[in-house]
Amino acid sequence: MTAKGKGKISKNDFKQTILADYRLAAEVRESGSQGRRDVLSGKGTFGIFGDGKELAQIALAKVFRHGDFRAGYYRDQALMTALGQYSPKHMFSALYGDPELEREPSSGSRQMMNHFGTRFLNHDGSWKNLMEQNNSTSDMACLASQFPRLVGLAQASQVYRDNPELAKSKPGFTNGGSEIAFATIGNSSCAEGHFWEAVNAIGVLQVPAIISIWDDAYGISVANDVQMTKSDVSAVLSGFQRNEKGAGYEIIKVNGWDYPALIEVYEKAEKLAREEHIPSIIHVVEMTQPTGHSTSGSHERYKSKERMQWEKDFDCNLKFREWIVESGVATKEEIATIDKEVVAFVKVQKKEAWTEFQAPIKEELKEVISIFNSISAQVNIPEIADWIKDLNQSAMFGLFRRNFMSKARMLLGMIVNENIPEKATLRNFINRINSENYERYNTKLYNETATSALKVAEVKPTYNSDSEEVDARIILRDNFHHMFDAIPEAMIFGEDVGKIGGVNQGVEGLQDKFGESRVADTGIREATIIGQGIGLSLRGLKPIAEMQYLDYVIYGFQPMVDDIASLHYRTHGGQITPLIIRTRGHRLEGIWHSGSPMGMLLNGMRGMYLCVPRDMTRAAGFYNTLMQSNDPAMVIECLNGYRIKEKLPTNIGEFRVPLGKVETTRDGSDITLVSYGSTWRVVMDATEKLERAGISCEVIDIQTLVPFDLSHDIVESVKKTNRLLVIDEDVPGGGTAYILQKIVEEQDAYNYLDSEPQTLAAKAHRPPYGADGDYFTKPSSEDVFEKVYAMMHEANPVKFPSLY
Ligand SMILES: Cc1ncc(C[n+]2csc(CCOP(=O)(O)OP(=O)(O)O)c2C)c(N)n1
Repeated sequence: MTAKGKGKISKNDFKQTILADYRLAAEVRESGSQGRRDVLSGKGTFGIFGDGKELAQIALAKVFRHGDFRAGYYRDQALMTALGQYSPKHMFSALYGDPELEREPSSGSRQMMNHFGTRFLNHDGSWKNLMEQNNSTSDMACLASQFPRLVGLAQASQVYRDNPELAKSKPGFTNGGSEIAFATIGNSSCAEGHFWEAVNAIGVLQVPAIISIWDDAYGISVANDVQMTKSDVSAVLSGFQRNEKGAGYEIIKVNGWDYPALIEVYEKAEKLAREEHIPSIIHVVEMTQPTGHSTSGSHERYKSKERMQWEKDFDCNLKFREWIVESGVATKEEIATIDKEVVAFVKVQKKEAWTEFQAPIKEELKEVISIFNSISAQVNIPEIADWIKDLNQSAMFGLFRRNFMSKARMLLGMIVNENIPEKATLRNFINRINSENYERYNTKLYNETATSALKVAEVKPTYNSDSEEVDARIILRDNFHHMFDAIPEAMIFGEDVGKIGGVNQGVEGLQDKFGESRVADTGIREATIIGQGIGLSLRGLKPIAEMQYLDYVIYGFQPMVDDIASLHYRTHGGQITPLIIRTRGHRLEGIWHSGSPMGMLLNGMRGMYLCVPRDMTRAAGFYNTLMQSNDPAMVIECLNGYRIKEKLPTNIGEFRVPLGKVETTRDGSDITLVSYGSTWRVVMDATEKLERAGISCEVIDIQTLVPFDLSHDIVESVKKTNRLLVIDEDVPGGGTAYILQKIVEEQDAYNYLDSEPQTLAAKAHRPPYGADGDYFTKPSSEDVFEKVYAMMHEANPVKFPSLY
């Protein structure tokens, strides 16, 4: 056996290494068992632990080097501890929900316990040197959701190895492309589509991933015979084995209790991945789950007596202990001493975590009780005495801020008419606690540092008298060529993006010029195209992941919603994905090429930006802006806009369209029409006809739905027209409901309206095929005319008599 990168070691070092591994396994086990008791006693609300999986994770950690990346899940407690990023104390802080980052660095307790993640960003939003640390991308509770991003994490090593110049210029992100992406997953989660999609993509790409499957035969209560064909994931995976017929994976099956075999397996997989970029799948079987899935139920309900006994006999820590003694590494007594020390150590760690968690809350309690007492001395509120008693009692077992805040806020309501100075003291206390907890729980959905897209200054497109009118796709194409010249980290990939230059020729010639590693075709696998973008962007590259059509984004939506959109928030600003998702949508032909599901996107994507340019000049401008930032965003090009003529700007590649800035594209005085994307042209067309009917319309193009009109320009228009109509081609109550909420509620337009604010959307069903299918489903110029006319008729029936 060798120690990581050090060659042969002495007998004593060997013994110390083994005993340190044993101690770590025992600590993880013991902290799980003490943590479980804490949940039963109410100190924590939910516990999920790493017991039964310790040994394989310790073996894995031995080949994990600084600069490597982990995409794993909640079972990896031993792995994270062995990597030096976790401890029993961290586990208890997370179990209690301690919101302070210094004690719960994965997420400041925004996540459940044992959902791990390391910090990639400094407080100012700049990147840390990721090659000097062990990197763990932030876990999610959604099973198999770590797999889409695994593809990009592993692919980045290939990109860097294929581009030595680029690699040299990014020392904080790569060490010549030798980094491995390690994934872990439970056996049952392997039944998810994401797993298979990612396994296939990695097999095709041949990138350095090592996938470990922790197989304890169950997924909560459901056994492998229900989860997997032949009850055996590696049997099913065997077609991915590399052989004389082609490249693939090294697939290895190993028992989770067999320490020497595990060490050997990981050493082999590491060598293949690091030196040759050959991926491996390590199916670790005969694992156990000694205390059941989580604290929410007992495994006696679904495991047979025989299985329970087998799990006792084949417990990996027990087998490790037996192996240590039988092979003469240490005596039973030495092991017993370690066991005893571990129990005491974990107790101390637990106590420290609890005390540090409770201390600031108890200080606040003291303060509020003193305010309660002084109010009670002046106003007769008999409940106060009981509250104080209850709160003091809670403080002995475990106190949450909500315990006293609910009382304090109720009390403010009760004394609102009292003229006592303590009312202000109470109000100040409530405001202060609310604002401190806003910082703890409600910030960092978006990046607010200097790397934010909102900090990128506008550069207007410029034209001269020679500027020619071209098919709009040329503007995109020329802009991408310029961008790829200027930004060596820029990459674009998706279905038909490489060889033919995209289905609408927006990246024509790009692959020929910049090569297959930067401009690439992918398989038809939307979730992992998005995941590829996530992984690459976490490793210092600037990917544009293309979804061929907006209607198929739904396949890639899960990683967008769960991973990208929540990442900056859930890591408390510790990680971010500078990823652009490019797609095209709105109206063209038929049910799946005309969609505009903006409500769905808006509801799922808070945490990302959403740009909806009305033409390709603006689309190009958004790409240029976003490329300068660290923020994730989606840009939806108008599917029917590529052949429309637009003037070619003279500063192609240089102009930047700001996010959150609306554009008034027509001045008017009777009504404000708010729209975006493809519908904008329909609206503009209708306004000509409305002008002839004596109605003057102001038209505003929203441009970015998120962020939405940051300077509140729309309400300024409503102040002038006193009427508002929002038009798009989503379902009724979809995107338009969001827009109305922004304008009426957030911008306070309600105060300036003389007519009911209205919306005009498409029908609730999908758009049918053909010109008439479109006409009778999506808002037409006539629909806009009639809607506006009806609003004016209601205001002035004499001037605007009824049309029908
Ligand atoms: C997508 C998704 N579906 C369901 C769940 C609920 N759930 C949490 S853990 C779990 C079982 C997972 O089993 P396995 O993959 O074998 O991992 P283990 O917990 O046994 O290590 C289930 C169904 C979830 N978290 N995510």
